[in-house]
Amino acid sequence: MALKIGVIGTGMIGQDHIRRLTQVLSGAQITAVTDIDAVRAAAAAPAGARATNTPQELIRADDVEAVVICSWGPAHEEQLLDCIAAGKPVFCEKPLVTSEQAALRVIDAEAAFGRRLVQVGFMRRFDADYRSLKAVIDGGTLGTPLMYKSVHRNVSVPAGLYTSDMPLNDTLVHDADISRWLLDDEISAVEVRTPRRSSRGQDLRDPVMVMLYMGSGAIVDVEISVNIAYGYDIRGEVSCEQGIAALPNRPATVISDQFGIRQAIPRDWRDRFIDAYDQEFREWIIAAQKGGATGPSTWDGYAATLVGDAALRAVTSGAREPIHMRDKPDIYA
Ligand code: NAD
Ligand code: ISE
Repeated sequence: MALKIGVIGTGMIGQDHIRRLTQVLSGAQITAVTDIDAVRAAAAAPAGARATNTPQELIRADDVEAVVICSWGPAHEEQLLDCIAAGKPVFCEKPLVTSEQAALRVIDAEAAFGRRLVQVGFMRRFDADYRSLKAVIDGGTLGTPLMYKSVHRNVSVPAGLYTSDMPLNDTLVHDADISRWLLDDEISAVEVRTPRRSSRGQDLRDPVMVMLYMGSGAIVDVEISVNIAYGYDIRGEVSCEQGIAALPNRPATVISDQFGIRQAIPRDWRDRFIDAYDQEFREWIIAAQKGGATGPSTWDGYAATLVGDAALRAVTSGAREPIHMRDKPDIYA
């Protein structure tokens, strides 16, 4: 039986996930959608799905067995808590929430429920290149990882909607999560440096350089540029005691023409991570059909939220800002 899914938020990524759930993957059926923009929701509803007036109506509907949240970050907490109260598996796009207190409320609710219901949209963990990189690190042939470099460049971000805090509390969450996952370690402190601003950046704090200090002593340096014009460029390289391992450039197609020999660069995340999003939903559908979740958890969303909060403190203080995590509830063991 196909998993009956309701989608909250039918903007850019909501529409892309509706496409993959209806046209690419099997085992799923979208029965309801909703958005604060009712016209957008109605336009995005696939055949056989209705638009509900509110997220609460969608979450409680009998023909919705699992929920996909693609609304804006500040709306996630309430929608997650409603899903947990209804006992329904929920895939939530990143960021999990936008403050530590909100993350703790979601953790408490899920822990009280007694098992995982929430999966967070850290799709890099499902990307074949990142999985190969992790397999090399875990294989141990290169020795202990000492440093990791993460480059996260966006062509542009929506003017007016994307604020100066968001490189640090929205975009950085991907780099924070993948660093924790690749190095199998927690982030203990964060430092931020701000070079001169890009004149393309609509007066945003852009770019930013972030240092993540891992519990083991390894250091991660992250470049975030959100208006870099030339492409969506995601890079990663780990330096270990006996060698380095890096993500390949994507896509690997080589073009030769009158401008020379070059590789095409993706325009945005939809293009670069298309297979990763497919795989994250493949694995989510299987877990949700069993009433649960897999992969990145509320705990991982909480860890990334703490990094965003610390980065915002660090950009103001100029200091290395420590991170203190609460004890991990058993359901995330
Ligand atoms: P968007 O602005 O294109 O779409 C968001 C939609 O949510 C809009 O249609 C908006 O009207 C709706 N919405 C906002 N608040 C709502 C609420 N309370 N109830 C119902 N609908 C509401 O934004 P987007 O780019 O699609 O991003 C959506 C989410 O996905 C964000 O959290 C973003 O960080 C995340 N995202 C993740 C990735 C990724 O690579 N994993 C990529 C892009 C966006
Ligand atoms: C966006 O919300 C995403 O999640 C993308 O993956 C990321 O690269 C981009 O910077 C964010 O704005």
